[in-house]
Amino acid sequence: MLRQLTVLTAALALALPACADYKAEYKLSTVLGNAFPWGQAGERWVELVKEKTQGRINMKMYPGTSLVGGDQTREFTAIRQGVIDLAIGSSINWSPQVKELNIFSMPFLMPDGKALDALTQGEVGKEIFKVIEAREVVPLAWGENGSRELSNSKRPIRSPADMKGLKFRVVGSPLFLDTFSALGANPTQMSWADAQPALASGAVDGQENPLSIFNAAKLHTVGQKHLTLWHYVADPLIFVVNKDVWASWSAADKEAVRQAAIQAGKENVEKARKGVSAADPSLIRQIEANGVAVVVPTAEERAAFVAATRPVYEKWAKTIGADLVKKAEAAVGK
Ligand code: X2X
Repeated sequence: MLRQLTVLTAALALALPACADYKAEYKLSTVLGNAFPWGQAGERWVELVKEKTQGRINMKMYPGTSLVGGDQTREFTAIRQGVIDLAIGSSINWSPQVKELNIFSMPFLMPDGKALDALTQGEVGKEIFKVIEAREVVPLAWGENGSRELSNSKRPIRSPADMKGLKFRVVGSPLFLDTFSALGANPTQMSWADAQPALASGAVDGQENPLSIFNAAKLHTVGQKHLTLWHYVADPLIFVVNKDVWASWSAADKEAVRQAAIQAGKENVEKARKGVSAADPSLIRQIEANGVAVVVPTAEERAAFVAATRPVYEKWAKTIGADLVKKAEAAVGK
């Protein structure tokens, strides 16, 4: 009898999956699909996790923030609630819930990719991860959406005066409303899903997004004929997991998911920066070939944008926390 029981137990152990409490599918939320570096990063994470966990963790990507009906500013809350198991999200979209994330949207704080790295890979990055952890979401790695440039259908923009009265679609953080109002423009908040039809119909004149998005979304076909490379903010992407989902995994699988995120994030940063530098301007050239006039502001012209948005910077430094802002400024200055 005892022997039979032992045999039965052994047979049962073999029949059960490695971890009985693992879900058959884990939902990964992203805003953009695989035509964009962001969605490609999602697919890469899915693939690497599958490989590194020998198929124990099976993720499925839901682009278009479809798990929250396309409302990207509700994504962070949905991760906390477990409606979303994992996400690769922009600092901008989560900043309504995590005010410290507005640091990346501070106008003209980070002039280039090196400055963004100085934040994400330094003290500021560590502190941001702590803040996210305190909100009961597990952060694993950094990626990048990119340096956000300004486009519109009406005229070349070289100064705040050129922006006067133009209607711009901005993402859902109030900081963007303040920045564009300070520049004399007329900002209006909407999701990415709503932005494209609004540009096509002329309900808005312009928008701001990384060039990889401008190009892959073919914004030149919806009247966006003028582009200003002002590098005013850059949004990192953050790879995260819901805390209960995280707790349900073995130590080895947690490490596999983390390593997969780090690798996918690293590849994503490289992709996000491709073709938009002085050394490799291929993406800028391609956009120009599509009939878009590109303005590169001079140092003097850029200074006028900085001056106009300075009061916004000062105001939001208080909301974000003077300490974190100081740390960010020190990191960028290095
Ligand atoms: O909505 C945008 O502009 C996008 C796609 O860049 C973000 O999700 C922040």
